[in-house]
Amino acid sequence: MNIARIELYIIQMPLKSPFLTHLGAVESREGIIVKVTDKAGLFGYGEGVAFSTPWYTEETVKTSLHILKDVLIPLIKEHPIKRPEEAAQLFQAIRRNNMAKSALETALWDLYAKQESSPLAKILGGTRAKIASGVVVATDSTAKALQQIEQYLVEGYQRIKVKINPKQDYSFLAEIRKLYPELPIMVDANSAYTLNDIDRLKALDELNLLMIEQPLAHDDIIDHAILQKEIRTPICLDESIVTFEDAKKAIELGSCQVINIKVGRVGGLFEAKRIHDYCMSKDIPVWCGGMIEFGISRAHNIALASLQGFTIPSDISASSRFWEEDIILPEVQVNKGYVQVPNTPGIGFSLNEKRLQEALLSKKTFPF
Ligand code: OSB
Ligand code: MG
Repeated sequence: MNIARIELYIIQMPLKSPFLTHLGAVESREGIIVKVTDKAGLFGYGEGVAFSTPWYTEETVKTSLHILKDVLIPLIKEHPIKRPEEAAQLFQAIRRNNMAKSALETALWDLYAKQESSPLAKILGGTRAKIASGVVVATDSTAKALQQIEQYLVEGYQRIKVKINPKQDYSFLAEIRKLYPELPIMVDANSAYTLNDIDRLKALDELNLLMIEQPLAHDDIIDHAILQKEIRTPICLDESIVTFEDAKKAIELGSCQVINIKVGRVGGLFEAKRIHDYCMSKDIPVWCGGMIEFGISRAHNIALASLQGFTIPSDISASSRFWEEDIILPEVQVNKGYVQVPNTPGIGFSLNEKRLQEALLSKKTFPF
C-alpha cells in the first residue's frame, strides 16, 4: 500500500452529559486517531475506541498505544501489504488487543478505499444508501430518561436503547412503556445480572422489548444459552463476541438471537464483515454497536452498517448525541431516523483540524 508514515493523535473531549452504566460514569472521552499516509500523499483514518480504564473490555488507551507503537506498527513496517485484509491476517499472530488492531486496520481500509477512489461502504460490499439510527439512554433517573427519550424522538431516532441493572429495571421500564406503548425499545445490561436473577429477567418479557443485550457475564455463552431457553425476549450478545469463532459458537449453542457487531471489539472491519456474513447465512440479524466514539469510528460504523445483514437500527447516532463539536466534517447527522452513507472515496468524512487541535493531548509520528 506504499505507506510513507503513520501518525497517532491522542485526544480527549468532555461528553455533553455523563454516560452512566452500573459499571461507572463516562464524563470525558480519551481516544486515539490513527492517520496512515501513503507515498502519493493519500491518507486514511482509524480510531482506537478503548476507554481510559478497562471497564468495558480489558484494553485501555495506554495498552492500545503500547500495542500500536511496539507491536502493530513495526509489524506493518516489516511486512509491506497490498490490501487491508493482509493486515488483519498479520494481526492474527498477536493475541487479543482487538481495539488496538482495529484502530490501525480501519485506517488501512480508509486509505485503501481512497487509493481505489471508491467509497469504503462499496469496497466492503455495502448496499444501503442510508442506515437506520438508534440512540442510547444511559442515566440513573426515570425523569431524566423520559426527558431524553422525548428529545431523541423529536430528533427522529427509530429505536431507543436503555441501560438497565437490577436496581433500575422493571418499574423503570414499565413507566417508559406506559408512555410509549408502540416504541421500539431495547435494553442493555452490560453484564449486570447472573442466572440467580432469572425471575427478574423473566419479568421483562411482558414489556415487549426488541431484545436484551448482554444480561450475563462479559465472557459467557453457556449461561446465556440457559437463559434464552427461559425467556421470550431475544438475547443480543455484545461483550461475549470478540471473534468470528465466538459468534459461531454462540449461535450454535443458542446463546443469542441477535448479535451486536462492534468493529473495535472484534479487531477490525475484516472480522466484523466475516461475522456479518456468517450471521446472514444463519438468519441471525445484526446491528452495529457504539462506543461513545468520535467521528472517525462513527464513519467506519456507517460503512459497515451499509451491509445487507444490518437489518436492525444501530447505535449510530448523530455526532451531537455526545459532542458539542465532533472532530469530523461534515458531522454525522440523523435525518428522519436515518444516517446517509457517503458516496465519496474512503470513509467520506474529513478531519476537522481545528477541533482535533483543541482536543489534542499528544502526537507521535512513525516514518516508514
Ligand atoms: O455496551 O453497547 C455498550 C457505550 C460504551 C461502551 C459500551 C456500550 C456503549 C453503548 C453505546 O451502549 C453508546 C453509543 O451509542 O456509542
Ligand atoms: Mg452493549
